Amino acid sequence: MPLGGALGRYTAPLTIINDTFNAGVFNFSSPNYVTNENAIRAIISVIRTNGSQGPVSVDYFTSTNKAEWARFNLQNPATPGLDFTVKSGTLTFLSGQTNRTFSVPIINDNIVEFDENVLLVLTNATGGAKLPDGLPTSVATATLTIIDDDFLPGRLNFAATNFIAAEADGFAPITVTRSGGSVGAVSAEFRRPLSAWILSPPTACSVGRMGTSRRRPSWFLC
Ligand SMILES: [Ca+2]
Ligand SMILES: [Ca+2]
Ligand SMILES: [Ca+2]
Repeated sequence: MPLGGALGRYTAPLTIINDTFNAGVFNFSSPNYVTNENAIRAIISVIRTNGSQGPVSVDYFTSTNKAEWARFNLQNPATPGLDFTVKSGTLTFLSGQTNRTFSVPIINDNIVEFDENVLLVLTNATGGAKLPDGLPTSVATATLTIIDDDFLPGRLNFAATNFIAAEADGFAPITVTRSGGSVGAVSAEFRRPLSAWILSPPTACSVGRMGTSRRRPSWFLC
């Protein structure tokens, strides 16, 4: 009984959501995935939260739609068919299953470039499951970043514009430098110009190849 007052609304419903009986909500396990360009394929994980009751499914695809790329602010988009293979499909989850994966094939090119991004999309949930925006037909997105592995091999230059040697030395050491990058082995041919051959007789190493490798910083092959 109320004491010194009066009851107005004296009942209120209490709703307890039992997620045991919810079909769940799909999303990517991460907003961004990262793969190396030489990884062959990237594995993408899709999770089901807020319930796992009943068999459900969700569609996934790699977007090739430029308007979609712009809408989701995709930076430096990877080119379908050149940087990755277009992929789409349906992931089916059994009752109680909360995690499934799909793969995106990565194409390894030889182009030195910035890291590139793929837009990943989930939509069309079935079996009572939903996407994070609340509808089965809502979309969830994530990006896959492809890390370029084609670093600049560098440039070979003579270390000086002029080399001076004394006649008595017998030979003249010529230094070649490598700049702008140092990944992998590189080489270049070297030769004395024809005029130099006429002015002074060729030595034992006037024509050949020069280069660098990880084991030998610089080498000459005559
Ligand atoms: Ca590429
Ligand atoms: Ca590459
Ligand atoms: Ca590349």
